[in-house]
Amino acid sequence: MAEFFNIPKIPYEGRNSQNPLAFKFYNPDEVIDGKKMREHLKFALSWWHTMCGDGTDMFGVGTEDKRWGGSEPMEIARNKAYAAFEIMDKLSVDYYCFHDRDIAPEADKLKETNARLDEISDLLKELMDKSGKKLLWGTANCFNNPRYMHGAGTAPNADVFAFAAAQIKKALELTVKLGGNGYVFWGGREGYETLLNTNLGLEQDNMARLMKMAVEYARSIGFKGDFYIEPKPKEPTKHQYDFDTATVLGFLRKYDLLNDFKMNIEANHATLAGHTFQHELRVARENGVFGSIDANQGDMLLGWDTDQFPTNIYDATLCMYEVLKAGGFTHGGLNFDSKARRGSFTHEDIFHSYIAGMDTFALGLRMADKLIKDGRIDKFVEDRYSSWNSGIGADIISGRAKMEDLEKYVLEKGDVLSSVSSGRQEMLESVLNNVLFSD
Ligand code: XLS
Ligand code: NI
Ligand code: NI
Repeated sequence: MAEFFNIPKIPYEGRNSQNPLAFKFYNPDEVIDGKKMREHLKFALSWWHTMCGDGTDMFGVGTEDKRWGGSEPMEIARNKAYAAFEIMDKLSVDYYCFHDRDIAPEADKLKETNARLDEISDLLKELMDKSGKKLLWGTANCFNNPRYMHGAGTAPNADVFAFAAAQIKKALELTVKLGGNGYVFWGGREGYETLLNTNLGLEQDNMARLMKMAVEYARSIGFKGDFYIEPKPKEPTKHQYDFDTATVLGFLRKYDLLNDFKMNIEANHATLAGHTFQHELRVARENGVFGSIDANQGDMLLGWDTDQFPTNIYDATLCMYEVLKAGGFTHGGLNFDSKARRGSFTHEDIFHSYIAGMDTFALGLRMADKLIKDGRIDKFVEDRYSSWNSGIGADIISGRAKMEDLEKYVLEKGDVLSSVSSGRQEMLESVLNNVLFSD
């Protein structure tokens, strides 16, 4: 197969390099805290943005040719696969993710669509065997086709629900065939525009029914990995059901799905929900549902999912801090659900974008490791809660202290203001800067 990119394999040249086609921070086989960087980070290429997205937006047509030299749809699909493996090889990206419709175009009839998926997944398998690249997760695109205009699992119409189930069944088979250890539910159009036409209760019950069916079927064909829900508060619908991690947790608990599901946290979705990226990761970690990450960043001034390649070192550091504190990824990884700006329209820009994103997270990992080893922030938090380790605090935690005991305790004390200490936010922010910028 001829090469698609006249670009060499991207080397690691270290932080002082000025070569735009070199990593400054990502050194895949370098060991940090007992593990190789590539194993800590588990970078994944997103098929949809990287191989398919051509820059089309609401105001204009595509700016980048993503036909990869092909002329008919299946030839383009095959070429996408070859080009993707060249990108992964040259960038030392070990994983990829896809929606069913990214890898093979939908045909008029489901049977033909599935035959196309069989053909392309055979090719993917062959390329994976040759290269050692892996599938991080698979998913089904149940939002593009007009049949899903009112939702898929939450559609008001049972035929549409049935179609979505059939599509997800096939996507699960593909995921298992390609050895994927994750399956994502991002609720594309699972939400509503107005409650005037919506049975919210039935729609959510049905979504849970679809998820239970998916778990049952996937386990029956040997899927051992994790299911993920990817929270997002809005877009495309005005109100997406999977608003944020806390909302999804309530859903998983209500429908008894916690054994099989974890979160796929996307940075830009967190900020759309009015949270920081770290907040979403922390809520997931503290509730035992930290799973995988869609790494991108939004624009502070824009209220939609801009899916930019991440370059914010503070966010990446605090993200990797949560990942390290969670004990690292098990089945999950860091998928770049990110795309180059419409004006960055050349194939070379794909490489610059991934280098920017990967170096940002590689530096974030290095800084998070430094932050944890530095210990000042963790120590501060530990001390801040030390009153829970003994005395009245320990009595509350153990359940020994009742309300009457607490009343007696404070009546004796008179007041407790003298027990309160400063939160030292500004000092801690300086510590963070100190860790980031000292040698
Ligand atoms: C869209 C989502 C989507 C999921 C996969 O906003 O981020 O790309 O990650 O369906
Ligand atoms: Ni995403
Ligand atoms: Ni998104």
